[in-house]
Amino acid sequence: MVVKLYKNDVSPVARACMMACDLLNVQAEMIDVDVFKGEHLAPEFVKKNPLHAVPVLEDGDLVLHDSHAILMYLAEKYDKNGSLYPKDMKQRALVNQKLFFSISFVYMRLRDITGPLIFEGEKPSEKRFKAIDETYGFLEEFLSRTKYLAGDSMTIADISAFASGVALGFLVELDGQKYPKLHAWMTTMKQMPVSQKFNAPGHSAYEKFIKKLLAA
Ligand SMILES: N[C@@H](CCC(=O)N[C@@H](CS)C(=O)NCC(=O)O)C(=O)O
Repeated sequence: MVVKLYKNDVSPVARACMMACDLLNVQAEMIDVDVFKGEHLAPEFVKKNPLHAVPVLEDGDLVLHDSHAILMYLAEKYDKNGSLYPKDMKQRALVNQKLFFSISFVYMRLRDITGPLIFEGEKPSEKRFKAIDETYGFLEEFLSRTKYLAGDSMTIADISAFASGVALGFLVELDGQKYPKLHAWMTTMKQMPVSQKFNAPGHSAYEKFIKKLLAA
């Protein structure tokens, strides 16, 4: 059965789900929700996600919001050999840990700046940029221990942290001298065909949009 993914290409968390659909060969109908026209606030969308945010996944009678929950569900259902979401309980716990890090640090550092900027026209304070640098430090530490965030192969935690983490780069440029492991990981992730296809175009549009607001 074809699942439905409600998304917008500028959304990093939606792009993480788009990449996962491709990597897991999920037959997905991609449905654009134009957040700039307020389609995410329409009653029929708010019924699907009371938090009025993309992405949302529909699989039959299941309606799921939050990209991390979606990634876990898709991988649980479609990652038959456990390559993106290990079957081993301990390895999986490490993936979950980094997924929670991705939402609470990587995505939040972005949202802390872009939310007030987009919705209230509020310019970020210096401490918001410092918090991004601190998060780069945490990522560098993790990637000094293993090649990918939760081990030596790529998992859904990398996909999640990459889609939001690469966007942090247009707020605080990633210094490859200071963060060599993170820089190498980011380069590997960027070069994957799935990133070129499903992340790069939306990322560029998002970068232009945010930079224009910062410069205004
Ligand atoms: N934790 C959520 C965050 C979702 C989210 O904040 N999506 C943004 C786009 S990046 C959105 O649709 N915002 C519209 C709004 O909050 O009204 C996830 O991972 O899916």
